[in-house]
Amino acid sequence: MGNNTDRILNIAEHFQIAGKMERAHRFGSGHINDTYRLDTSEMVGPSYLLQRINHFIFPDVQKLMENMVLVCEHLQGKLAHLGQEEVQKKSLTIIPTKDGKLYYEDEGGNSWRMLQLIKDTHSVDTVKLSEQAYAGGAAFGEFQRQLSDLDARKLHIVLPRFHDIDYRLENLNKALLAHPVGRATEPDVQRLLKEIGSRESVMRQEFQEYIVESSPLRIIHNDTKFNNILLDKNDEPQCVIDLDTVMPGFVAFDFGDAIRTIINRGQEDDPDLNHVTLNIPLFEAYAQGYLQEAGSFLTDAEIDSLFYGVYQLPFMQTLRFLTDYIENDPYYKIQYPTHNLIRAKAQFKLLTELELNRTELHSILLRSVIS
Ligand code: ADP
Ligand code: GN1
Ligand code: MG
Repeated sequence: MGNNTDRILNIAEHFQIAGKMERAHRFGSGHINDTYRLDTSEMVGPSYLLQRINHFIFPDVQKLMENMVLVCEHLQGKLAHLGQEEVQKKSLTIIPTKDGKLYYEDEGGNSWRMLQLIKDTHSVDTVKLSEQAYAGGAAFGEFQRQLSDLDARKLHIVLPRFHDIDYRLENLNKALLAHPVGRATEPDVQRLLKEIGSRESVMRQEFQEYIVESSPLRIIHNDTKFNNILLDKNDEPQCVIDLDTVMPGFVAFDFGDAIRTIINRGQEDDPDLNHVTLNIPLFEAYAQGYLQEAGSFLTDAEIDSLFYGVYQLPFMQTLRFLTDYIENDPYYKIQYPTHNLIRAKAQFKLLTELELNRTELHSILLRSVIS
C-alpha cells in the first residue's frame, strides 16, 4: 500500500489508541465503507479497525455515531455481568479521537472512526452448514431482543425510508427519467423492468398489509448479512457488527435480509444464474435459531410478517442494484462496469426461486414457530 499505509497510519494517530500501529491492511468485503486493520509491528497488544465512512451515503456522521454509541452502551449493559474482558469480545468498542470526538474528519472532508479489533474472529460471506445458519438466526434474534427495551425514538433516522418499497420504486423511476448514460434501454435492463412491473402492485400491497400495518416499530439492525456477525475460532457467533444502519424498523426486514444472504447457494453477484438456487435446510435452521431467541417478544402478526420479508428484501435489493446501474453506479462499490446489473439479475433470480418454493417455505416457517 506504500503511501496509502502512511496516510492510514497518520490518520490513526488522531485516535486514543494504545501502542504504535505500524501495519495497515484493507479488510472486509462491504459495499459502502472502507475498512483497514491496524497492528503493531510485533502483533502484540490491541489491534484496531479504522473505517472511512462513506459520507455520500451517510451525510450526518455525527448522528450515525451517536446511534452507534447508544446501541453499544445498551448492549454492553446487558452483558455487564460477564466482566469487562468478555464485554469487549461480545460488543463493539468505539475509540474516540484525542480531542474526545466520535470520529475524525480529515482535510479532504472524509470521516473516519476507530473500533477495537476483536481478536481471533472472522466473518464469512457464504453459509454452508445448518449449525451456522441456526447460530446466525439466534445471534440476530438475541440482538433484537436485547434492544427491545431501548426507546426507538432515541435513535436518529440516518437513512430515511431505508427499507421502504415505495421509496425504492420512486428512486428507480427517477433514475429511468434521468437515465444519464443510456443504460435504461439495454435489453437486460428492459427485461428486469418488465418483471418488476408485473410484481410491483402485489409487492406494495403485501408490504403495507402484512408488514407496515400489522407490526410495531422496533429497533432493528437493517443490514443482517451473515458477514455482519463475527464468528469465533469454532465458528460460533461472538458479536453482531456493522451498526451503521441500526434504526427503527420492522423485524420482517432483518429476517428477510438475512435469509437473502443465507439461502442463496450462489453469490450475491453471481454471474452464473444457475448457481442461484435455494438451500432450503438453511432457511429452516435460521428460522428456528431466530425464533428461539426472538419468539418470546414478537407478536403473532410479526411472526406472520417474517414470511413476507423473505420476498420484500430480495425485491428491494433488485430495485436498488438496478437503480444504481442505471444511474452509473454512484452508490455501491463496483469491481467492473456491469457489476450492479449482474447483482440485480442475481437478486431477481433469487426472488424467482423463492416464488417457486412459496408453499414449502411457508409451511417450514409455521413448523418453526410450533417447534
Ligand atoms: P462494511 O460496512 O464494509 O461491511 P463492517 O463494519 O461490516 O464494514 O466491517 C468489515 C469487516 O471487518 C467485517 O465483515 C468483519 O470481518 C471485520 N470487522 C468489523 N468489525 C470488526 C471488529 N470489531 N473486530 C474484528 N473484525 C471486525
Ligand atoms: C450494503 O455495506 P454493506 O455491504 O454491509 C448496503 C445494504 C445492502 C448491501 C447489499 C448502508 O451493505 O443495505 O443490503 O450492501 N448498506 C447500505 O449487499 O446501503
Ligand atoms: Mg459489513
